[in-house]
Amino acid sequence: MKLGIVGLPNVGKSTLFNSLTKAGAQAENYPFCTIDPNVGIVPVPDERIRQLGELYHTKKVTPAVIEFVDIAGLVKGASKGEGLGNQFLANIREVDAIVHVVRCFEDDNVVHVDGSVDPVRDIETIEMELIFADLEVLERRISKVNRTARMDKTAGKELALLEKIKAHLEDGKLARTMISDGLVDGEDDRKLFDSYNLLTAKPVIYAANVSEDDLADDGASNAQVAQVREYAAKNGSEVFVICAKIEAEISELDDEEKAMFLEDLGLSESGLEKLVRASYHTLGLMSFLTAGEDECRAWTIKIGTKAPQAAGKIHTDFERGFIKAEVVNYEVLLREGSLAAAREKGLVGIEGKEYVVQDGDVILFRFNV
Ligand SMILES: Nc1nc2c(ncn2[C@@H]2O[C@H](COP(=O)(O)OP(=O)(O)O)[C@@H](O)[C@H]2O)c(=O)[nH]1
Ligand SMILES: [Mg+2]
Repeated sequence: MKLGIVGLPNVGKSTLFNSLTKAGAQAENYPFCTIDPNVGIVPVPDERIRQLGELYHTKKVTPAVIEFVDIAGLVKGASKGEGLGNQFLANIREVDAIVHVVRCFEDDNVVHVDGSVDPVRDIETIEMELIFADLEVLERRISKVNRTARMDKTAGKELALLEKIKAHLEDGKLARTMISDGLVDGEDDRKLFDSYNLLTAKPVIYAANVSEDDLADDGASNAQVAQVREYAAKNGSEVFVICAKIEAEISELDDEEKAMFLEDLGLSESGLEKLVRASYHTLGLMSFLTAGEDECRAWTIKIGTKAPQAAGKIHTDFERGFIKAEVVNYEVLLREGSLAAAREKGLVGIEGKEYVVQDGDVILFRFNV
């Protein structure tokens, strides 16, 4: 899973990015790789595999990971070449979801590019740039399809779809809302729609960056956070409240200090944990687990994935040669103390090709290649 962090300059993107990548690196002792100064791999905090690791005296505990990209250069006019211009586009095209950081904190020492704190205006500024970028993609495709449309019926059908999306964007609406509004009908159109890889078709999670004082009540007393929530709800998006400055402080702490610090602030989880939850929910993801003496590991899959395809996440041979899956919920496994004990009590399911994997399943795949 790859998430791109966007937002106007000086809203706290890099502060958030740095704290996420650093906190992750410390918390899980994961070989933190900096692919690029703006790309970081962050392990997903997962208490379940830690506990399974203890049960099995496992050599290696491997969490699921999220890749974050700190995308700079999005300013008013970026799609027309302002700031870093279109450089940011290539970075956003590849992400699964966008984390849009908006400034909801007051601080006279931090300059706002538009002079005042106004998160909904800021969101609209950024989204307008993304819409412009998408319109360019559509124009290019339209002129290409136009050349064949007269002769070719499928091209004619595509042209109609392209014009429909274009009109939607020109109305100032995000491509994503065409899906939620049921404006893309049929599998063929949906396939085409997805193939354009439009920026405004990507799911968005808004990160309301608040001051320290607004953290404990999750931004409930901050009117600007309320505006962001209202805006997000209209587009079916999620909002999570963070204080990037506090996240940066948290990222310096070890686990024990971190727990104490969060408690002092009246918080039950860190920004990273909130973000992970929002991302999994927004993208319709969940995880299943594998456990053994060599490795305990979390694997990320789409909700609704069947056993053979889940096996394919581990290795394509597992999917091809899938015979059956032995499945036990991780809590049951921890309670019973071993797979053998759980089996004896009949608590381990023998599942076939049609089994839909559940969150928290510990699975042993049987396959034949
Ligand atoms: N008061 C306050 N300042 C912040 C917060 N987050 C970031 N800043 C400050 O805002 C400035 C810009 O932050 P940065 O992360 O570089 O913004 P970016 O341009 O979006 O990457 C820096 O001086 C940060 O210390 C916050 O939550 N509260
Ligand atoms: Mg930055």
